[in-house]
Amino acid sequence: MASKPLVGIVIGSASDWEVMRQAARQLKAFGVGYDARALSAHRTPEALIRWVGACEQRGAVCFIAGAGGAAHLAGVVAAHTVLPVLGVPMPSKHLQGLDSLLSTVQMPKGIPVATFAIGEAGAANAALFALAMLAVSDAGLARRLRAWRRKQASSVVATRLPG
Ligand code: RP5
Repeated sequence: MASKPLVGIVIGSASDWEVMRQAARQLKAFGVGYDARALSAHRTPEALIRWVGACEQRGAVCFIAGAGGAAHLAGVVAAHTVLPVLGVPMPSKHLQGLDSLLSTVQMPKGIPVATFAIGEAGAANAALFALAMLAVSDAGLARRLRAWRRKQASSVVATRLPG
C-alpha cells in the first residue's frame, strides 16, 4: 500500500478476508491507504492491542473490525482507542452471523462501536463510511464520493429487467 495507512482493518481470522476484502477494495478505489491484519480478540489479545497502538502512532483515523461468532474484536479495539471503530459482523457457520451481529452491536454504554450489516454489504459500507468521515476535511475526496454516488445511481436507473 503506497499511501499512509489512514484506516486499520482487522479481522478475527484469515477466513474472514473474503468478506472484508470488500472494505479494502473500496478504500483502494478511492486511493485511501489501509493496514489490514488478521488478529483475534481471544487468540492473540496482546498482539491486537500492540497493532492498535501502532496504527494510531502511524496516523490512522479509524478502524474497521470484523469477526464472527462471539465477535468481541471491534469492542476490544474500541476499548483501546478513542478513534472511531466501525464493526462488521461476519457471517458465521451455525447462526448465519446473527451471533456476530449481536456481539458487535450490543456494546456497553461508554465504549461505542458503529455496527454495519452482516457480511459483504457491511464491509463495503464500513469503508464508505470511513471515506465519508475523511471527506469531512478533504474536499477532493468529498467530490469523488459524490461522483461515485451519481455513477451508482446511473447504473441502477440503466438496469433493464429481463422480460
Ligand atoms: C471468529 O471465528 C473469526 O472472526 C471467524 O469469523 C470465525 C472462524 O475463525 P477460524 O476458525 O476460521 O479461525 O473468531
